Amino acid sequence: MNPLADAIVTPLAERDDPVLILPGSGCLTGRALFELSGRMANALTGLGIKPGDRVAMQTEKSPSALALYLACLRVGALFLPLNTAYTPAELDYFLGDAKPRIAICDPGLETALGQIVQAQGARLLSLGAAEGTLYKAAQNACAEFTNAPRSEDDLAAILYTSGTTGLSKGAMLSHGNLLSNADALVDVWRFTGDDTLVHALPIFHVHGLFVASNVLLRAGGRMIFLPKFDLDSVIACLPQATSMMGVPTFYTRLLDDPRLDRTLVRHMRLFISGSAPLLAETHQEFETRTGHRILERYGMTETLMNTSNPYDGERRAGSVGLPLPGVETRIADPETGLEVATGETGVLEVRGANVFGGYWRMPEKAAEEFRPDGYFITGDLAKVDADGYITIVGRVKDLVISGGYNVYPKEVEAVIDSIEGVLESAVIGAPHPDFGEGVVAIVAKSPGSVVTPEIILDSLSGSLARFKQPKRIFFVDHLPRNTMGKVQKNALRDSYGSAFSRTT
Ligand code: MLC
Ligand code: AMP
Repeated sequence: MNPLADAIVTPLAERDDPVLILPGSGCLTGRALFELSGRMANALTGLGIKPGDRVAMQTEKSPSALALYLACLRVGALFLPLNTAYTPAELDYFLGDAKPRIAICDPGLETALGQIVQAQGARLLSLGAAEGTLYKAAQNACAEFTNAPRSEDDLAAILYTSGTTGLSKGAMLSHGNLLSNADALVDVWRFTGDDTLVHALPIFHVHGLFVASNVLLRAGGRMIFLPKFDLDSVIACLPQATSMMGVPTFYTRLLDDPRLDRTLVRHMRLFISGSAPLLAETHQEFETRTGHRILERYGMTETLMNTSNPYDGERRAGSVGLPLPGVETRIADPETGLEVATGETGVLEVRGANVFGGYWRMPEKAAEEFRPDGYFITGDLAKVDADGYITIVGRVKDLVISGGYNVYPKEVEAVIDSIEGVLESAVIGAPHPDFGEGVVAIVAKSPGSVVTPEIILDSLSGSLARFKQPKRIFFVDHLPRNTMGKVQKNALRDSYGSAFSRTT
């Protein structure tokens, strides 16, 4: 028995209909995807991969990359997907922490990454849509593969997420976490074999992989599998689809395009948004233009999905809805952990089969984030209405969410502070018309310093992914501090809140 593979991979063997529609390059039937995952599983086993081993992947999105994920489930290996925007320096950290047996990159990057991967004791392979050393090994392998037995508690994946300390931690997700969440979402969002999802999200994060892909595979539906969010491609495939999942930027970009109207989306039954707050005005504007009320849900890497607006009931703008079946939520005082009264703001805590087991090799970090009775402290500030609807009103954690990607100010500040001529820095998020929030750095120079924004950006480029780099840098004489000496980020948010206003 291998509960997750039995639920989302095995049924593919019986499907001769397209599961992945690849605009411009045909499609992949269920059977073809099943066989590719079997070949890949045999190739992994041939490379010495055993249950429990880690397999890191930093590649562009392709059906082969999805097949590799399915192959890992079948082998019992832990899938470790990495954002393609991460620099070699960031990759080095993840490999050093997770110690994968193999790391897989895009064809053509072997020379650039070979040394780093080898130094971390891993073997480097490459994988493209129909090329690369792993792809070739899979082509030469047998399609039949007997799934390794796994229990619900066995780990399926490690996904890195930063903490407020700026240190990335690997969230350990089990087969049971993934399966229970996929089942809950199929049920509440009414996904069936009749669904076709516009899949324009990356598959190295929870949203594109464990929400979009797992749900559609579990429901027996199909995905229009786009390499990334490209406005023209998404508009071109909406008329063939029934549903879409996206971050708020997908919706604001669609709204900026005059082609979005009721006719374009007449076959759609559901638009879902998550990973970052959807502005109430986006929700309303979308309904006016299309007649569809976006269904907003809320989740985290550590917990998968926690809450969702209802399919049939009121989809409330600005609210993330109600707890999913099997998920318990409560709002607590961040200091005491005691539950607050209905309607009051506190930190949102969650418990259920969806919640991760801890951080890879950092048990002490997870211990800090759980209450003794098993509730996980999300770090999001929320309130709950009398009718149970939850609204996220802020964050206890110092975090910027830009276009659905998390940026931890501490991590960026540490790199800026190490630049010669910088006394200290503070990184904040400011409202951004496209990304929701954009990264802004406020920098105090040391006396006589000649540091410029260009020097700062140049120094960051080797160590931080592009989406973490500030899109605006401001210089000040000194950072505002409170009487305790703590930098007053709220004051900075007030002063630099219009850094990205359309007129600047
Ligand atoms: C790209 N850039 C970004 C960025 N994405 N900068 C800040 N934030 C981002 N999210 C940079 C590029 O490097 C480029 O830099 C410039 O911005 C313009 O790029 P673009 O071509 O306009 O961006 P694009 O490729 O279209 O990507 C934007 C996007 C993408 C929103 C489509 O970021 C995306 O797919 N986001 C989804 C993220 C996601 O899946 N999150 C889920 C996490 S799971 P330059 O200067 O070099 O031109 C999770 C749990 C949950 O949170 O609840 O779901
Ligand atoms: P990640 O660590 O990438 O999984 O990001 C998780 C964080 O994204 C959550 O803790 C929230 O702060 C935020 N988030 C996800 N969905 C929503 C949403 N619908 N509304 C507001 N914030 C969200």
